[in-house]
Amino acid sequence: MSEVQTGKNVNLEKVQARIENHIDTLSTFTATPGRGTTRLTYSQEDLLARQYIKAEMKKAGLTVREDGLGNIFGKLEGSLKDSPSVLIGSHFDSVPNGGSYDGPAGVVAGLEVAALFTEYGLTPKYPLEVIALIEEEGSRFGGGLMGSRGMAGLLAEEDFRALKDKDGITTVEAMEKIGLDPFLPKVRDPQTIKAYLELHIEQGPILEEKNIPIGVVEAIVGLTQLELTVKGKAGHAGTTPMDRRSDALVAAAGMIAQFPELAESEGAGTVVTTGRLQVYPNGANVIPDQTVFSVDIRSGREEHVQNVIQKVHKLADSYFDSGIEITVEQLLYIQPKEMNKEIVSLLKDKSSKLGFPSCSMNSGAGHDAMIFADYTSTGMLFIPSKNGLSHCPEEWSDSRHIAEAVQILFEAAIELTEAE
Ligand code: HGY
Ligand code: MN
Ligand code: MN
Repeated sequence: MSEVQTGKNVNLEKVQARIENHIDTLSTFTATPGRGTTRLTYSQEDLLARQYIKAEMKKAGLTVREDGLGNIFGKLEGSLKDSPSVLIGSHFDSVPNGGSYDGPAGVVAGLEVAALFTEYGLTPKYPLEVIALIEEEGSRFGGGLMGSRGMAGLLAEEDFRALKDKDGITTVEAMEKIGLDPFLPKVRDPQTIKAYLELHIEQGPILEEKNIPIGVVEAIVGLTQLELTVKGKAGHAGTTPMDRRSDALVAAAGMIAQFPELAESEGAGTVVTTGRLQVYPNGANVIPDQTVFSVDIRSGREEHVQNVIQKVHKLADSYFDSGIEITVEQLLYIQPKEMNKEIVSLLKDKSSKLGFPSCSMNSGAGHDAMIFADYTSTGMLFIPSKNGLSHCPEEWSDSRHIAEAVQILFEAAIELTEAE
């Protein structure tokens, strides 16, 4: 394969081989080997991935630290003292039985950009920082985007400490179990960040269908996560007549069954999903007295998200007189976010100069970039997802596309850090 002539003639094949090794290694840190990636925050699998990422940061000549949330930073000091950094990275936690690329593709891209800086002996004026963020998925402690929200000061200390996983283990207990220090600073002054760049897999079918290797993200949909708790009355499955039941699971199922129609009627690409449902006491011959389920709402326009939230509340209230009580908790509410226009055009410009076809697109998935967008100049690149699949073991992306995205980020980072 010829070396693509650019500002720096990067050997893409060498980068691609290193990327494959990073992705393959990280994918072994899973609680469900053979059934996708399950890497929950502050788990043993997190610890193994964390140790690997930190070791690779050190190999790339970076100074490594972790903050009070467990986010990992690898810094290449700049020549301009105490100046703001250009951050490149993504998250390294996963959904249950997820894929190998959602998150790690972006962390690995950051590692590779730093490795190229070192390889070409580049000294940035503004520091370059590779970042690996925790709990973007919210799979262990709920909500999501925890690493970036914590950095941005959107997660109060007492709320952070109150978070528990499904076994009642708190964030602090889980952190200390893998040797992290929850007392380190969490909030990062936005003045210390010049820009945030993130490579992510598209997690949808558009780039593959268009046969375009690079997507330049212009906006990210608004994202809301609700948690509904349905309280009914436990009872014997055999002796309780049907007309004397307050069945918490039937009530939940009745609500959930209405969500597809509710999303359709809202239109504008609005989507509503229940991905998590817990039934108590979860016995086959016991009428459930409590269910807890998630409602994930997304739309490109905020008013549609607001409408759906109202409709869910109305639905919940409609069960009141049947001995069922439903409470709605809002775990996360993030408005649709625009990426920084200068960064968008910089990424487009570098893609075309490198000869990589690209197209503009919006993201239907949520990302840490949504949080950084309010705090610094933020941009995202997408690469194609095979068959548009993600959040499942079949998730796959071409390491060649990751390498091309690395080259774009490398050129963009040289410009943003004013490296020489
Ligand atoms: O849910 C999302 O959109 C992202 O994968 N956390
Ligand atoms: Mn992700
Ligand atoms: Mn994800």
